Amino acid sequence: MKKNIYFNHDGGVDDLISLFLLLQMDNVNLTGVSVIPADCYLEPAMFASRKIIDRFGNGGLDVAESNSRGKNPFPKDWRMHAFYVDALPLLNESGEVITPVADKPAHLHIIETLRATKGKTTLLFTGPLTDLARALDIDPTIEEKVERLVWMGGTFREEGNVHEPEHDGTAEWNVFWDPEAAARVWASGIEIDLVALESTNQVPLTLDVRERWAKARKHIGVDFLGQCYAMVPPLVHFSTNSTYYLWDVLTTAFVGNSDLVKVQTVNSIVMTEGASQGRTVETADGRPVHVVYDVDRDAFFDYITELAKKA
Ligand code: AGV
Ligand code: CA
Repeated sequence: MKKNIYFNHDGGVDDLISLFLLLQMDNVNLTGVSVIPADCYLEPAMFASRKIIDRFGNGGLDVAESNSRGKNPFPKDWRMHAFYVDALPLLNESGEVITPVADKPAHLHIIETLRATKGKTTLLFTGPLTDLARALDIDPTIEEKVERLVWMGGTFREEGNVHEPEHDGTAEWNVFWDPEAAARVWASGIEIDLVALESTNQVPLTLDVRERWAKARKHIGVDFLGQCYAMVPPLVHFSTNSTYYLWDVLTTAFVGNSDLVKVQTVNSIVMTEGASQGRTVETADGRPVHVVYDVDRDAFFDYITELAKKA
C-alpha cells in the first residue's frame, strides 16, 4: 500500500532534490506540494518545483505558494540556490511549464488537501513549520487527518548550525527561522519524527559521493543529482560553514525507507526567546518527539542513488 505524503519545502538544493526523489518512490502517493520562501526566493523555487514535477512526475499535482514570513531571515547567498536549479537546461528543455500554481496559499492548501485525501496523510516538512502552525490555528481538526509529521529540524547537541549575530549557535536553522511556529506544532497532538542534526551530520556530501554520481551520469536522474550539488561545491582550502549535508534528502529517504535509521524518543521544548531562540531542549516534562539520531550512511547513499537511476 502506498503512503499518502504532503510535502512542504523551502526551495534549497536538497529540498528540490527531495521533491525529485519522492516522485521516484513506488511506495509514496504524493498528494500535495507547497513552497515557503525561507531558505530560498519564492519565484524560482516555485518554477523549479513545477518543472521537476513536469519532468519527473506523472502529472495531477499543483504547487501552492506560501505567504508566510519568518522571524530570522536566511542568508541571501543560500536563498539564491533556487535560481540556479531553476536555470538548469535539464528542466528547461521543453520550454513550457505545465504543472499549475494552486489557487490557495500553502497553509490553506494543506488543510484542503488533508481533507480531500482519503485516510491519513504523512506531512513531510523540510523547511520551517510556519505553514503548518497557521493551518493548525485555522483548523485544529486537521490533526485527525495527519498520520505524523516528519520534519528536518532541530538538534539536541550543544552545537546547532546557526552562526548569526545575537545568537549563541545552539539552534538549527529551520527552527530558528520561526521558533514560534515550531512551538505551536509542539503544542499539538501530532506525532513528530525529527530528523535532527544528530543524523544529518553523518551524511555530509563528500568527494567520493560526488565522484560516484559523476561516473553514473549517463542516468539522467543521477546527472540531475550531480548537477544540483555542483551548485554547492566543497571549499577545501577555505574554512567556512559551507559543508553541505544531505539534511532534507535524509529526511525524505526516511519517509521512503525507515530501516535506514535509528530513532529514540526525547521529551523536549522549543525556546522562542533570546540568544538561544530556535533551540530544542530535552526536558522531562516536555512533549515527546521521535529523534532520528543515527543513519546507515552507505545504505542511505545506495538507496538514493538507486532511486535516481529509476528516473
Ligand atoms: O539546517 C538545514 C536546512 C535544511 O532544510 N537548511 C538547508 C537544508 O535545506 C538550512 C541550511 C543550513 N546550513 C546551510 C543551509 C548551508 N550551508 N547552505 C544552505 N542552507
Ligand atoms: Ca530545507
